[in-house]
Amino acid sequence: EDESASDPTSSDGHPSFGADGGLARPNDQRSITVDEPTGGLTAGLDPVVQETDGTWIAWGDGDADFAVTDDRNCVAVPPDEEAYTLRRLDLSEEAIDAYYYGFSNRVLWPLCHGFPDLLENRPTDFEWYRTVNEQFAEAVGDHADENSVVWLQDYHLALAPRLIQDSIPDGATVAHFWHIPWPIPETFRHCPAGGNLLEGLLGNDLLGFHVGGYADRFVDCVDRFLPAADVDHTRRTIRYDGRTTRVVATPMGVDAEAYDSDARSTDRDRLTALFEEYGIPQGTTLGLGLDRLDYTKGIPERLAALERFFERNPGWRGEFTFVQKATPSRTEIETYQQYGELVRSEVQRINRRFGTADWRPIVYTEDVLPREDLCTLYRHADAMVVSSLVDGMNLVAQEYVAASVDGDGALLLSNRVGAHERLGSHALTIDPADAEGVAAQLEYALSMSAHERQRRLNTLRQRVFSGDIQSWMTTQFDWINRVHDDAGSSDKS
Ligand code: GDG
Repeated sequence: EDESASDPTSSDGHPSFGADGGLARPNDQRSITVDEPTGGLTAGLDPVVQETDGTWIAWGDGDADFAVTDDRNCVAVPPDEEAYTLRRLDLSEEAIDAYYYGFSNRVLWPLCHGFPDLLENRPTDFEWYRTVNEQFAEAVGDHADENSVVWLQDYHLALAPRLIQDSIPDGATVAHFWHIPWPIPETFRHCPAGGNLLEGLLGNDLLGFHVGGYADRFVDCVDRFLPAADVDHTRRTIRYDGRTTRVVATPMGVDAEAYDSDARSTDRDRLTALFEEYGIPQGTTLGLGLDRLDYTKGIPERLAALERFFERNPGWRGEFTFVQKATPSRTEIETYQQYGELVRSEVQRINRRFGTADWRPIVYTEDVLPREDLCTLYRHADAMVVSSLVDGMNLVAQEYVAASVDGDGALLLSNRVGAHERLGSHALTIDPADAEGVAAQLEYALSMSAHERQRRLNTLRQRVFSGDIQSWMTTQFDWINRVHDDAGSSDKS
């Protein structure tokens, strides 16, 4: 999915294929190259799938230019020494509009983030969601049997687990990780076909969330909306229709070593060049925000806090510049277009209010940053602000910590993100809706002693390194083995 993997070269977060170089296929004169993903889930999964000799099933964008090895749209990865098979589901534009931009992102995304007012339930979107989930289940059925482990990612596949179990005699072991929050029952009750989604997800043997609160809310929703389910709140297990689903909280981390070493290898000259490019006076103090342009990320709230900060602190005018990098996403959806317009106009307004001939308080960019620039900004930002109104985990906060190799940064972290459970006690906690409070924390961040910065970062770094993407993967697979063994000894005996 586009936002959970940080590969700027691929639009959907999966290994991307270019049309030049690479391995020529006999039945297709085009050739392929594989771009290695730069981070996130894709980078974490790739080596795991390579070891398992498995099949990775993902949808393409319908007109992706890649060569296929057979009539199932399969390609070998890596092309020259096949370690696993990547199977692409080729969805029509209509399917993508209804499944991805429709039910997934006009219904499930706002609902799971607690914005039921933004829910748009268009007539055929759910049917397409079901159809695409069926396509995934069918594709899984081509490659899996009762001894297989199937691991599903995210909210686009809520119906697939049960469909997969139904399509494989004796069932496979099915695990699922849900990357976004789960809403409270009062919100979930607005979900069209909510019962079907719960039944679909209870096809899983294992269902993972980032934090315990989301897992508990899922169990609460099942308890309330599926009376036939047998729910154990303490163990977070649910018995439904002959199957037991174990619900767990397994917070996701980042590839901390990679951010650390990439940040160490950044060049100070690159920072100077970036300042020049962005028109930032050399030597000024740097603040940073980096998000997808999404209404969950609290960007206007952050701008309001910055405005308050400059009001309260005329001395920082000309001395502190905030770089806000925002990646446009889901721009087919009007709410996202309006959100983008709001953010851009607020930036302009604040810049007009405080800016001078040679300084703008906020440097706003929608460019995709190469990894090197990302790590340069992370390393040298004096304060990073993560002000999401709600966020499943938030990887950016953890990447910033991992890349702060000089021990001189400060993290302002919203108390409404999954990452706050791991980092909250040593970050500077903010309530994103309280502009005055965020401005005060920013003042504190910028005036903090070198000793306190170092001390806070040391603890943050320990947490980010000990809960990195590798340890998340290990925990996932430990749980999968456990439910696999349990299923073998009970359900499937
Ligand atoms: C969803 C959940 C959960 C961004 N701009 C550039 C770039 N990025 C990368 C970041 C980071 C990723 O995108 C964004 O990840 P987040 O976790 O912050 O947010 P979502 O996109 O909303 O992700 C979230 C996540 O899934 C995982 O479960 O944490 O709660 O909403 O990796 O670095 N990377 C590069 N250039 C950019 O310009 N190279």
